[in-house]
Amino acid sequence: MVRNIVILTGAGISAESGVPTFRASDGLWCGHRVEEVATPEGFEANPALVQDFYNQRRRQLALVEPNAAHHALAKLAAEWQHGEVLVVTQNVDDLHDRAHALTGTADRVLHMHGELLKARQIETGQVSDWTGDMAPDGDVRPHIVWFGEMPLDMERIYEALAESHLFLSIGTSGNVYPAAGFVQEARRSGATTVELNLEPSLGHSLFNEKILGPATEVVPAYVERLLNGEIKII
Ligand code: BJW
Repeated sequence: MVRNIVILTGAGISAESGVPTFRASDGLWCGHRVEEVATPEGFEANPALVQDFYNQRRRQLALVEPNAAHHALAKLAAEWQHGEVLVVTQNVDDLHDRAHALTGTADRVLHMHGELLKARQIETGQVSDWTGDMAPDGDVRPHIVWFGEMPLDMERIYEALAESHLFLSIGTSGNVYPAAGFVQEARRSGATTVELNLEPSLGHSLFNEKILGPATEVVPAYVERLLNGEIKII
C-alpha cells in the first residue's frame, strides 16, 4: 500500500541551529520592517540595504550546522519504504540540503521561497550558485521569493499534496500564503495532518494531531515512530 508523505518546514526547524525565526515579538524582521527588505519595491528603493541584509544572512550560513530535526527528515527520506517523501521548505538556508546530501536524498527537498546560496540575473532571470556577497549596483539579486512574487515549484508541490497520505507541518507560524494553505490541500486529498511546533500555529485547528516541543526533540522522535511502524497512516 503506497503511503506518500509531504513535509512543510519553516524557520522553527532551523532555530536550534542558530538561525533566527522571522516573527519576533517586536514585529521586525531581524531589525528591519518587512516592506524594506522582503519586497521587490523595497529592493528597488534601497538595493544597498537589501543586499546588505541578505549578504549578512548568507555569511551566517557558514557558522551554522543542520540539527537533529534536519537529519531525522533526511533519514526518513532515505529509509521510508512505503512511498514518496517530499520536504517543502520555506527556509532559504541550506540546512536541509546539507543533511539530505548525507543520505543521498537531496532531490527530495524543494525551496519554495528560494535559496540564499543562489543568485538571479535581474534582466534574464537566470539562476546560478552564489556563495559570496552581492553588490548593491550589480546585475544579480538574491534568489529569494519576496512578498507579491510567485513561490517556486508550485505545480510539483500541489501535485504532491494531491497524492499525499500524511502531511507534516514543522516549525512554521502559518502567517504566509500559499504555504499556510497547504494543510487544507492535504486534507482535501484525505491526508492525515500533523503539526510539530514549539507553539500552535495560526492554523492549528486544521491539524488532526499537534505535537508541541522543540524541533530537535519532537521531530526525531516522530520519525522513529514512523519508521518503526508505530504510526498508522490511513
Ligand atoms: C519552533 C522552534 C523550535 C520556533 N522548534 N518550532 C492568500 C493566498 C495567497 C497569497 C496571499 C494570501 N494572502 C496574502 C497573500 C500574499 C502574501 C502573504 O502571505 N501575506 C501574508 C503576510 C498575509 N504571500 C505572498 O506574497 C507569496 N506569493 C504569492 O502569494 O504569490 C501569488 C500566489 C497566490 C496563490 C498561489 C500561489 C501564488 C510570497 C510569500 C514569500 C514569503 N517570503 C518570506 C521572506 C523571504 C525573504 C527572507 O527570508 O528574508 O519567507 S516571508 C517569511 O515568512 C519567509 C518565511 O519563509 C515565511 C514563513 O515564516 P515561518 O517559517 O513560518 O517563520 P515564523 O518566524 O513566522 O515562525 C516561526 C515558527 O517556528 C513559529 O511557529 C514558532 O513557534 C516556531 N519555532 N522555535 C520548533 N525550536
